[in-house]
Amino acid sequence: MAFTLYNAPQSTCSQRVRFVLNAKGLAFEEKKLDLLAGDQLTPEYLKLNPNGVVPTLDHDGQVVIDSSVIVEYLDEVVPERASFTPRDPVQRAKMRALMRFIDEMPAAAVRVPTFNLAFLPRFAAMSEEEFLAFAESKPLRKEFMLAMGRKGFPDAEMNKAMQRLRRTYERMDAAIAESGGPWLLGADITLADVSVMPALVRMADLGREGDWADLPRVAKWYEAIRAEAAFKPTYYPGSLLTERFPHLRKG
Ligand SMILES: N[C@@H](CCC(=O)N[C@@H](CS)C(=O)NCC(=O)O)C(=O)O
Repeated sequence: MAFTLYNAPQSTCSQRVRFVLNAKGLAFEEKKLDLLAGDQLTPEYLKLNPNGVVPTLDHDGQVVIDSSVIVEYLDEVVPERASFTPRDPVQRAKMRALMRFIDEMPAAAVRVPTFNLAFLPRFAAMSEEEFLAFAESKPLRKEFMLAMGRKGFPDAEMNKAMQRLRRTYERMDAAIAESGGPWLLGADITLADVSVMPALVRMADLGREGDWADLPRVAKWYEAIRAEAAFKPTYYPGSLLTERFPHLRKG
C-alpha cells in the first residue's frame, strides 16, 4: 500500500489528513506544494485535483481529493488501525453532520484572518494585473480572492469571520457537554475532532487562544488533541503560519 500526499505544511486541510495518516502509522511520501508560488495551479497538478487546492491523496495510483473525503476514505481502507469512525450509524451520522458544519463554518471562516494577516503582504506587493491573473487562475477560490483584493478584507468581514469561529467554539462546547466528552462525540476521538483541530491550532497560532478560554470544556479538548501522539508529527517544524511568516509573531 503506497500513499503519496500532495499538501502544504501550513495548510489546515492538509493537517487533517497528516493527522489521520500519522495516527494510523501509515508511511506516506509527502509532496510539498508552495501555495503562494501557485504550485497548486500547474496543469500537471490540476489533472490530479481540478479544484486547484491541497490536499490530494494518491493511494496506489488512485487519486482522492478533498480533506474530509480523504480522511473518511483512509478510515474505510485501513479501519483496523486507529479507527476514527463510530460503528453505530446514529453516531456516524452525528459525526458527519458535525463535519459538514465544520467545513461550512470554521474551515471557511479561518481563511479570512489567514489571508488578511499572513498572505496579504505578498498580494499587496503584486501589481493589479498580476493579482487579477493569479485570482483568475484559481478554479475554487477566484471569487474569494477577488473579494479580498490587494487591500484585504474590510474589518466588517474580519468580524464576521471571528463571530463564525466563536459560534464554532460554542457548538463544540455544546457537543462535548451533550456527549460527556472528552471528545466531541464522547469517549472516542472521531473525524469530527480531527476536522476542527486545524482551525483552533491556526487561531491559537495567531494569538487567539483566549477566544475559547471561557469555555473550559473546549480548552480541555484543545489540550487533549495536542497531547495525541499523532499531533507532533503532523505539526512538524514549519507547519505553523508564524513559522513561515515571522511578521505574525506577537511581541
Ligand atoms: N474542501 C477542500 C478545501 C481545500 C483548500 O481550500 N485548500 C487550501 C489550503 S487549506 C488551498 O489549497 N488553497 C490554495 C489556494 O487558495 O489557491 C478540502 O478540504 O480539501
